[in-house]
Amino acid sequence: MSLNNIIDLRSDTVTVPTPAMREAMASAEVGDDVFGEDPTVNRLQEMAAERLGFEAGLFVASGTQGNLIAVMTHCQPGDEAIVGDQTHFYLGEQGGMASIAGVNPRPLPNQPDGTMRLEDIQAAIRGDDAHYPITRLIAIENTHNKIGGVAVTAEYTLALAEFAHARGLKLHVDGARVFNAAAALDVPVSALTGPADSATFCLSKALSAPVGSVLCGSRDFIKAAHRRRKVLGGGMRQAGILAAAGIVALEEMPQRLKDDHANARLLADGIARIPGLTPVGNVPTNMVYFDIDPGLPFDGHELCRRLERMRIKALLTGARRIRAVLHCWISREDVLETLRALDTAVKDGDKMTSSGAKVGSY
Ligand code: TLP
Repeated sequence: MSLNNIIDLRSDTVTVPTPAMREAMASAEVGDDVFGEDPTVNRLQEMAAERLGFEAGLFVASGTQGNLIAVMTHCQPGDEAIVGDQTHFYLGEQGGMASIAGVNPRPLPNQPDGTMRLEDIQAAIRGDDAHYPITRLIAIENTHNKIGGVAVTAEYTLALAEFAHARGLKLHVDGARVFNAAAALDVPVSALTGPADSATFCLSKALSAPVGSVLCGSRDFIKAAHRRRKVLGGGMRQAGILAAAGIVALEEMPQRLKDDHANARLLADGIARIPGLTPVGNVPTNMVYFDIDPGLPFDGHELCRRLERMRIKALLTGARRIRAVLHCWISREDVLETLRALDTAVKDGDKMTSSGAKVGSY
């Protein structure tokens, strides 16, 4: 079931609201959310907090806004946050942690399973010295986007939370796709978020709602976060129109994420059979990254262009690396069509040339 007759695999952010979401939006009961008086927003926040294992939630405009509010609430300017060097927080949010929150990011190597090693974190924690910023926060990402959508385990999350708390530090989980992680690991979402001090997840990605994320934490944390949201322009008034779709997303979408994961594996297995294309990693959730062998006479930009002519969109993430994300608007038949298109594109590859186009990191 493609969107506008296009198989759009660039991201799960392209998902549009389902008919049930549109109906809920049209009839949503609303109020002024800056006064805390939007019943639909309040209901979404309660539901989200309960699912993630926290006391309270805050509806925010985006994953980026939720992460920024979290860092601003946990930290003061001049503090330091330990982050994975492959995280969206560090690489993909315009450096807002530094430029807006005034917090120094301390990047540590992300391991192939999406974690940071506890010994690396221990070594990075600042001592009591006037030259240094104060280490205040550790942040992880689950699923880990750039590492192939890998799901970080409940055991690691719990161990990291205990490690952080024993050292007086806070833990934040950027759970933009944490419902995918829970589906892949067969654990409740709360096992991946509850041990932390705060967590965000996105309604507007794999869960297919049109807009929004929810930041969750303790009641006091969310009260302080509510102030930060306002200064960032995130007081959205009758936001229940949007939250209504979020409620449907929470109620109806998590249970179908395994279908996207199965489609992702189908796509990766098919790509592995096309000479010259190599899937990256073992594709545990809804993301398929794949590389174009250096021996082929075209680059990723050219391959994406060729696919687009066949009404298929994928995302270039490196000169010879492409990302395809599975979601509820991509059927098994769409995956098979994509594989046929890739096969054709590669076979016709000698007619393509390298574009030399500049590629961003996301
Ligand atoms: N990711 C988007 C793009 O920005 C790359 C995508 O298509 O994957 N955390 C993670 C792990 C994310 O992947 C993203 C968005 C965000 C946070 C930011 O969310 P938004 O776009 O809602 O600000």
